[in-house]
Amino acid sequence: HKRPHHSVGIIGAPFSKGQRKDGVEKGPDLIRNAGLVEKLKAQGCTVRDYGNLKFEDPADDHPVGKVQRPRTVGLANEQLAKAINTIKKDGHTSLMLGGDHSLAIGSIHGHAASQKDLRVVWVDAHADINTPLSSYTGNIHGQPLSYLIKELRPKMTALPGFSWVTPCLSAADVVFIGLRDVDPAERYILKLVGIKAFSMTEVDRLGIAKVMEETCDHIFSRGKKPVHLSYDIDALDPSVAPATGTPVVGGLTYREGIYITERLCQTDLLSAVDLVEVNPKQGKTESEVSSTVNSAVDVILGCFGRVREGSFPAGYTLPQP
Ligand code: EXY
Ligand code: MN
Ligand code: MN
Ligand code: MN
Repeated sequence: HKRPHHSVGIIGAPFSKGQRKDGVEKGPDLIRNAGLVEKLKAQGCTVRDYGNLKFEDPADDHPVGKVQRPRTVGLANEQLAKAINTIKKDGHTSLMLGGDHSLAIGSIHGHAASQKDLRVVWVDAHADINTPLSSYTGNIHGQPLSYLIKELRPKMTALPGFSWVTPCLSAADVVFIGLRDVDPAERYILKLVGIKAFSMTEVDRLGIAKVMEETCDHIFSRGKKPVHLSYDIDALDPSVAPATGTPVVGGLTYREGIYITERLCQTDLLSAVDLVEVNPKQGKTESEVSSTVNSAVDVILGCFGRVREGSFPAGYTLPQP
């Protein structure tokens, strides 16, 4: 098919307070320093880099129940939502570089503010759908979807820092790919509200091509709508993405991980992308860090038109002898 032109608006979110491990705030600059902008331009994208957000530390951000740093996470996501909304209004596909996955709250909320009726493809080892009450870790990066899904409203409690959040997704708008570490409460929630999920078992059974056909069938069954891809690097197997806070064995291969992006790019409906949870301090060696960052860059390039069969720019001709 004819390849459309991609206009990418990048926002860096160097934020780590949705979990407890240092280093994930270094993600945005690491990914940029691997040549992201140059590589996007080389494959024909227009790129505007909106820089990194600067986050504040609200005073006395004591836990609410088990939930850690609710005011800090709430405020950071409010800032991010505004930035994403601006990028969408400027006419770009947004690319949010995290940071931890709590940032999906702001990214999806900001996206929904400008494009109503979104579909979300959540690529992750984890379901990230604990409620503040069901979470046993208290880490908000394990909870973002619970704030966004309308059907879960009756299970939610008010949290300081989150009064600006209104659920903007229906359960039927979301598809998971790559699950292999799901808490009992999360499994219960997936069944309760009925969310389509392709765990690693389905990837094994169907193969990634069928998983993506069924994913597209599901998200477009009620019309062609803009797609938000929230890609947690820990969806990939630790052999290709070891430098992350919560690695889980038995993940997506590099090829499966890239295929997801190629197939979603082909829909021409990718409207926002998150790439989160790259944590250089979790890499045991330099090479673990660079392989993780390189995988992240390739995931992003696949979202914006890179194809493994190769391509040439419009008007290309062979040198004449
Ligand atoms: N389910 C666990 C929790 O709620 O804390 C682990 C969540 C890990 C979240 C990672 C980033 O995707
Ligand atoms: Mn996640
Ligand atoms: Mn994860
Ligand atoms: Mn495309």
